[in-house]
Amino acid sequence: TTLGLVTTSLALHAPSQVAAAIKRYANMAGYQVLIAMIDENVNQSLQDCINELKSQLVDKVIINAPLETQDAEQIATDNDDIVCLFLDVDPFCSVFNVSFNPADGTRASVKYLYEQGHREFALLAGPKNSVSANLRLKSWLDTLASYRLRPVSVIHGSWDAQSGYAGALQLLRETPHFSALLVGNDQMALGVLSAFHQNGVAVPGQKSIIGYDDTYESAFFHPALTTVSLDLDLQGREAVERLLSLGDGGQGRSSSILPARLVIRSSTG
Ligand code: IPT
Repeated sequence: TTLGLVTTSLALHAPSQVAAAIKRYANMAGYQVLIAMIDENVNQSLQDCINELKSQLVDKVIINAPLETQDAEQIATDNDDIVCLFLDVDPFCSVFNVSFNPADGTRASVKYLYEQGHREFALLAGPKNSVSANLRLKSWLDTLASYRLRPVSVIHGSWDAQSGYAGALQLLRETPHFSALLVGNDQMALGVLSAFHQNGVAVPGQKSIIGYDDTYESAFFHPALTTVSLDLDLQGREAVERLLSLGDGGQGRSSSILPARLVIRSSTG
């Protein structure tokens, strides 16, 4: 009657929204959720977190932390006494997962901006150690290449607003000649909006911005953010349902890939 959740920092909007959904749907099904948050500052490992949950007799664990395919497979093998379901892995890898299509929303973003007449793109991707950040970046680059375009610059942030703010200042300083900026998530886009505003850069007049996630706050940024919408609530629900419908021996595992779609608001033109 208890599910486990090992999660990356809940200070980030997307994982915290997913955790809330997991708890809600589990509770509705009569299950409790024990949460173990990976604290990188104290050098606590994913396995430490799983062990913490195992010691509470949890035998089904949702893992929302960025993992390369090899690492996810290793975790699954090392913990075959329980069921592990992964939320932040390459959707096409072999481990049991519920994740988002990493390409449909990114492709739609580039296509939309291209059709609006944009040719000079800057990319502010998520951290290099995140699979999802890399998949989104790759899809932006591939789509731009299909239009025979290369970005004016590619930089990386660390998902939070502060890094988006710093990244935007760096772009304005080093390669200011872009008209469109694709950002790896909405929190970084929030920082970008703040930096542009402080420097008198009009959005979308001078620069169009597209984020990624569409967390609850994104429609309330100024201007309201055009972004790739992930149904994080649905991801939480699917994860819970897929775990709870497994047989006693954990048989019946099937992964699913959820769509991501572009939501056009006011930060693009
Ligand atoms: C991913 C979010 O898109 C990003 O904003 C950040 O919060 C990250 O998680 C944290 O790891 S969503 C993930 C399920 C791919």
